[in-house]
Amino acid sequence: MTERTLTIIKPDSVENNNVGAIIAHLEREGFRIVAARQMRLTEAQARAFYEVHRERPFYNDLVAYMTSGPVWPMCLERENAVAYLREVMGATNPADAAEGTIRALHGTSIERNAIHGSDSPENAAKEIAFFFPAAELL
Ligand code: FUP
Repeated sequence: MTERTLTIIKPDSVENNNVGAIIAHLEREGFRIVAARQMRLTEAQARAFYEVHRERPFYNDLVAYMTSGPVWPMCLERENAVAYLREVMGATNPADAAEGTIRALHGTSIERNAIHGSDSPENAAKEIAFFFPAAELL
């Protein structure tokens, strides 16, 4: 089934000039870009986006990191997009990520792990709406 998911190219990827390589990787894997933009998250936006993690010890650092530089949220479309992006992205910690995955190729730590990917279709729908009005999903 054709499905949509949300990725965020994180500040480490922008800083290391890996945006183009990551977009090329995603396109090569069959994802179509439905919406994309470069932006800087406000602290309030980062706190809201990662609300599910608010009780976790890494929450404040994660918010500080995600607001430290520009990011690229993108809505992607593909057959089985949510699960397939998780595969292409690799494990949270780049040290544990399978060879050839985006996090193995471009991530440098569990925090600076190159990209975000929605973890379920329900969260994908919420996260897409968080960043993009319907009129920008093309
Ligand atoms: P993932 O779905 O793979 O992005 O992982 P999680 O939803 O568990 O975590 C979200 C983000 O929190 C990660 F991308 C990076 C950050 N994180 C840490 O900084 N430290 C941790 O121990 C776990 C996650």
